[in-house]
Order: sequence, then structure tokens, then C-alpha cells
Amino acid sequence: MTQRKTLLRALAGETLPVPPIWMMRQAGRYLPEYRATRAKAGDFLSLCYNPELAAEVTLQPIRRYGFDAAILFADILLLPQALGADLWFVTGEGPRLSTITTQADFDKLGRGEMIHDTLSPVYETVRILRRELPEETTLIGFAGAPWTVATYMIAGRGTPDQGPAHALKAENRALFQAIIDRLTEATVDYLSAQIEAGAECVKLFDSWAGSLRGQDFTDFAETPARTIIAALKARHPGIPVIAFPREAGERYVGFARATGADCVALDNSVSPEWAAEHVQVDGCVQGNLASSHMVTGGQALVDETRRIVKAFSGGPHIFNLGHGITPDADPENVQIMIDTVRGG
Ligand code: 1CP
Repeated sequence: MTQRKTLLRALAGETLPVPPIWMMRQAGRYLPEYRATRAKAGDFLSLCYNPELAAEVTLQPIRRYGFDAAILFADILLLPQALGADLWFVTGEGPRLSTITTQADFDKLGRGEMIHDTLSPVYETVRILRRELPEETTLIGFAGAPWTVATYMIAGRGTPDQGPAHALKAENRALFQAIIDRLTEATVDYLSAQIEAGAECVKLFDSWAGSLRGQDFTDFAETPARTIIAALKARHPGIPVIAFPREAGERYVGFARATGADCVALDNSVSPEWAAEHVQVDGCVQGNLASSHMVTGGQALVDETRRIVKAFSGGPHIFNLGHGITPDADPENVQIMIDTVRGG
């Protein structure tokens, strides 16, 4: 059967006259309808674990803007919670987790097979979405990459420089590697279950890949991604995978070949012209408009959007931001971006 969904066509390597478009954090606080549903759910985690409401917020930006893809509403930190870590969100500050810094902390964690009890509402959200999404819209499942999730589990929170994770890696390599291996295995189980529930593509978010250097980047960004992607493709032949090694810089070059990813998502610290020459040569790329344009708008937004579309027009491309849209963004600017991508 000929594939009609534009996102899946780009992921299969097709160069399209108009790139498919979606946006990281497209369901989020910049939208009044999201804020209303989140208030109804009570708090962020209750929203993630309520399939009807999580599906509702996933659908909101699709209804408002007609994006080509919907991303499951959940969070990368649900997986550590399903493995037994405590997780809570402090309003105005962000996530908090029980920390893992000793072998005894690690020994309390469960294995991949026990995650489904906690995560079954997420799979139910996926099933609802496959029923309710328009037929041209692709449903993206996701997980955090092992390194990024480990940085939160080790520190117990988000950190500017991932210092605690780097310290554990230096001081107790065996324990650090065991955490990465456990997350690698559990991520395969988690993403497989999302695919079985109906996700048509999955994305691995390695938001802190940029703080890994040299051999560490190979060992803790590329190797876990390669293992996860190989296992997913063995279980689900043909499932496309987007990898986002954020701020990888020159290590974006060859990342698709090293990991087997079908698409590499780019942050906006690399220029689209450079990325077209050095990264898109290996296949589909996604990105990479600075999310600040969603706040500032104006002619600069239009010019930069056109520049990115043009730079990537010679190969497969999915238009997106370089990182998530922020709560202070103007919803009107999102429409201007979409109109510019689709209308020139
Ligand atoms: O207050 C709120 O309503 C919560 C804000 C929020 C949202 C909307 C958080 C807390 N998570 C999410 C949803 C989310 N998170 C999605 C859903 C789908 C969509 O994009 O629309 C996705 C894919 C994520 C992924 C995620 N969570 C990442 C990777 C991507 C990235 O942004 O780099 C990370 C690092 C997280 C952790 C997290 N969750 C929430 C926050 C504020 C953070 C960052 C914390 C920190 O580093 O301090």
C-alpha cells in the first residue's frame, strides 16, 4: 500500500515539496486549552496518567493547527517512576526524583518487565489517539534516551551541567554503566509497548547528549541508541525511529549511521546549511527553528522559517523547532510558522 502520511514518507527517505511539520511540546502551557485541561486533571502527573485527558491535550494542537504529527502526551520521567523511583513535580520548579547514587539505591530498582503495571495508562492513551486522530496525522511515541534519563535519576532533578551524573560516571563506572544498561533494556520494553498499542514512529530524546564528549559520547549516547533501535527494529520491522542527540554539534555527523536512526533531530545551535551538507546526506533530518521565534515573531520568524525550508529542500526533512516551545510563546506565531512552511 502506498504510504500517504507525509511524516512517514519523509522518514522513509522521500524528499517532499512541502516538509511535514510538528512541534516539540506542541501540547503545552502556551495553549490556553492545555492549561484548562491540566487544571481539570489537578496536576501534571495526574494528567499524564489519565488516558482520556492525556489524549485530549495531545489532540488540542492537532485541532487548532492541523500538524502532520501528534506526539503522545507523557513524560520521559515516567519510566524511572515505573522502575520504582519516587517522582513528583514542584510547581514552578520542575521534576524531583529519589536519587540513585549507590549500589543499594540501584538494587531497589525493578526491571523492564515490571514497568507495564505503572505505564498501562500511557498505552491506553496511545490506543485512544489511534482511534481519534485524523487519518493523515502520524502518532509519535517517545522515551528519554538512557543518558538523559540517568542524569535526572542520579541528581534527583534537572541540573544545568549534569554534574552529578558525570561525577558518578567518573567515580563508579560499573554502577553508572549498570544504570545505563537497565534503562536501555527498559526503554526497549516501554517503546515496544507503545508501538504495540499503535505508535507509528518513536522518538528518543537525548536532551543532554551535548554534555558528553569524545568516547563518552560514543559509549553513552550512540551505543545505547544503537542497541535500542536494533532491538525495536527486530521486534517491529520497519518501525521508524527519530533520534535527538541535542547539542551534539559535530557529533551529529554520522549519528544516523552509527545508531541506525531513520531521522536525526537537530537543535538550533547548528546552521541548517551546515546540517544539510553534513547530516542530511545520510537521510532524513528534523528541525531546527529556534523556539524563541515563537515568542518574538515578526519578519525574523518568517525569514528564518523560509531559510530552514530552503536549506533542507534537497532531501528528506521534517520541519520542527530546535527544542520545545516555551510557555511564553504566542499561539499566533505558531500559525505564522505553519503558513510560511506550507505556503512559502
Ligand atoms: O507544567 C506542566 O504542565 C508541565 C510541563 C511539561 C510538559 C508539557 C513537562 C514537565 N513535561 C511535559 C510533556 C512532555 N515532556 C512531552 C509531551 C509531548 C509534547 O512534546 O507535546 C515530551 C515529549 C516531554 C519530554 C521531556 N520531559 C524531555 C525531553 C525533551 C526536552 O524538552 O528536552 C525532558 C528533559 C523532560 C523532563 C521534564 N518534564 C517536565 C519538565 C519541566 C522537564 C525538564 C526539567 C528540567 O530539566 O529541569
